[in-house]
Amino acid sequence: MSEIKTTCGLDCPDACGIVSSNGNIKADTNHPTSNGALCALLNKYLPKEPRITSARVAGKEVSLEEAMNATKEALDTYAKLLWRGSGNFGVMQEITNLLFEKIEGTTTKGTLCDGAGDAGILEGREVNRVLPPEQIAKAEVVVVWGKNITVTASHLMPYLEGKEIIVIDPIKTAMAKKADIFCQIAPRSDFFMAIMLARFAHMGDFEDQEYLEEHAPDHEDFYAFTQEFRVRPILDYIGTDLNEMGQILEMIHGKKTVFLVGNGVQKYSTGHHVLQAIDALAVTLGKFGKEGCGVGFLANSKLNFKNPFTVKTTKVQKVDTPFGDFGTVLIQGGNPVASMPNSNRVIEELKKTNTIIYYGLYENETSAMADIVIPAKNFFEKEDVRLSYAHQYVAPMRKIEACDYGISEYDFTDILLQKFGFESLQSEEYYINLWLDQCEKHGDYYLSPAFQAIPYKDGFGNDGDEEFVFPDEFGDDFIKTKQFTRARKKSKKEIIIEDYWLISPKANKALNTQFQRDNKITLHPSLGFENGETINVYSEWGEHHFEIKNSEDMRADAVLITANTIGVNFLTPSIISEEGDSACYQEVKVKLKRI
Ligand SMILES: Nc1nc2c(c(=O)[nH]1)N[C@H]1C(S)=C(S)[C@@H](COP(=O)(O)OP(=O)(O)OC[C@H]3O[C@@H](n4cnc5c(=O)[nH]c(N)nc54)[C@H](O)[C@@H]3O)O[C@H]1N2
Ligand SMILES: Nc1nc2c(c(=O)[nH]1)N[C@H]1C(S)=C(S)[C@@H](COP(=O)(O)OP(=O)(O)OC[C@H]3O[C@@H](n4cnc5c(=O)[nH]c(N)nc54)[C@H](O)[C@@H]3O)O[C@H]1N2
Ligand code: SF4
Ligand SMILES: [Mo]
Repeated sequence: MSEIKTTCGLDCPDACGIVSSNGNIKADTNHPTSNGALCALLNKYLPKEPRITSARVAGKEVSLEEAMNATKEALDTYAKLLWRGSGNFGVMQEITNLLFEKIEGTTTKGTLCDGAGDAGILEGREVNRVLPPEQIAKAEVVVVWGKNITVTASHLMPYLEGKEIIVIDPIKTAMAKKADIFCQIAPRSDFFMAIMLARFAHMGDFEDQEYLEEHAPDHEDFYAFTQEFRVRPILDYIGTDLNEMGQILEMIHGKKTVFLVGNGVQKYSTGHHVLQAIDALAVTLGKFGKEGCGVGFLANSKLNFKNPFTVKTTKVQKVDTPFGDFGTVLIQGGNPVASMPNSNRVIEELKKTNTIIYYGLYENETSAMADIVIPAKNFFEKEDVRLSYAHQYVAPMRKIEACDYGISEYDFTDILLQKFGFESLQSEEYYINLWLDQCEKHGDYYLSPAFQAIPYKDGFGNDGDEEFVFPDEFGDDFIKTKQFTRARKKSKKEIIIEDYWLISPKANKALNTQFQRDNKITLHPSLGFENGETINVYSEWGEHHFEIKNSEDMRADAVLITANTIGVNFLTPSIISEEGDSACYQEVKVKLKRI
């Protein structure tokens, strides 16, 4: 019986190891982080998902060869854009950059995901390193801050067992229900939460003076900065009080603590401020650079790698991509019509193009608009290398299944380069090895070249000899201009309630828009809607219908529509974060209308 080890390629921090034997897959029990189990996305939903099994041009099924010829023709135009999603996290996805460099096309900059938070981390620490799971294991207290661990990083769960848990989230998540302290924070108030905790840490002598003198000598200035904020109105705004702040600080004091921070805190224009402030809090408490301590966010998985697919092309923003400026748009590994913010804008822009090429696995909102459809291979059907944004292990993704209708990104790029008359690529193996050879071998796996067992042990900055940079300014137009308004009940028949925060986290049966989709809006029963009722939800960006699900886990000032829900992004703005070129999915309030 021949066994092949491979790795899950879905855009998920766990990057689980997989063993394939005789057509069956199971978890790689030796893999350092997958703890012997694969999730339902891989075991249940992925195998059920119908694939695109033939190429199409103008709605007609054609051979792959014909579709590739049509692709060549469409790309042989003045303005062409490559828009890549994160449907497959393998490094080989980026090989199409080499084609766009040669044909003088445009690519994108920025991200739909974690750019704002990343920018905040860079401001304070200069580099965004992985917090190794081994340090999480050694912690005594875990602060889960805007991260829905049971859904989006389930393999961290065993690391949390037996620890004191603090959850800071507007939703009473599964983790919140088990937590020792759950702070059901107002959405978009995390910056204030971190600043207030840092201020009370100073006042209550919870600071780590020795650590601060060595790694963050500007801490007195930071304390002065925290004093610029008025305590009472801010605690009210957050939805907490002095007592809860004290409990949190006392639980952390003198104990090894990790902060696991998720995307939830930074889906806002000011997202960078939040991560820098949480880092500043952790620094104040001396919870950096020590065993069992640290702040883990979505780290830079490519840190210290030389990336052979980095190219110099013209770039446009990914968040509000001006598709309409291009004759041909190639969409690879993504479903922008549903996943990008402001769907109305995306659809309008895409309609202005001449040719949309969709290169992916599944039919979705984007394939429905495409003129040319190219079936991809999935990560079981081609060779690749998988990095993780939450652990240091690098592992090959091996071909364990054949697919006679799809095409790999390597072949796609190579064939088109040849059709354009350019030199062929190097061999596929050459590129795979370029990545793996940069890593130290670690049993069956590899270690990222950026790996540090205890990150920032000697200090911050690229070389680990810099001081931490504290936040020293904060401005926020959104909060100033849009006042928080309470639910307004008109009559039983016509309830118009205004201005609810729209929370759109990930769902457990979907990976972004892949797999199971949804049509629900979850809200607090006090808003007066019936389960199963369909309502119109609208914002200044657009509207859509959703079906009501009541839940006591909600705050009364926020509604929840998961990121896999059909139509959610008709409601979201295509504004770009102040720092980090990132989407701001939650910089929006919605209104609800009974229909
Ligand atoms: N099953 C599954 N797993 C996934 C994905 C998936 O689609 N499905 N997607 C993957 C991807 S692409 C990513 S980027 C990661 C993201 O995974 P996470 O980092 O967990 O991000 P989200 O699920 O968006 O939101 C996390 C939490 O933030 C909370 N939150 C929302 N707004 C706020 C706020 O203002 N303040 C605070 N404190 N909390 C807030 C939400 O209630 C939620 O509990 O997950 C990955 N894993
Ligand atoms: N409202 C709201 N919207 C969000 C978010 C949110 O929190 N709220 N989260 C955002 C985040 S964090 C992210 S990362 C984005 C993700 O958004 P996208 O990057 O657009 O990802 P998906 O919507 O999952 O679409 C992935 C597509 O990739 C294709 N695919 C999968 N594997 C391969 C492959 O090997 N090759 C090729 N060529 N194609 C493949 C599949 O056909 C699938 O349809 O969504 C964002 N959208
Ligand atoms: S989706 Fe995530 S948790 Fe599930 S198998 Fe893949 S890497 Fe592991
Ligand atoms: Mo993401």
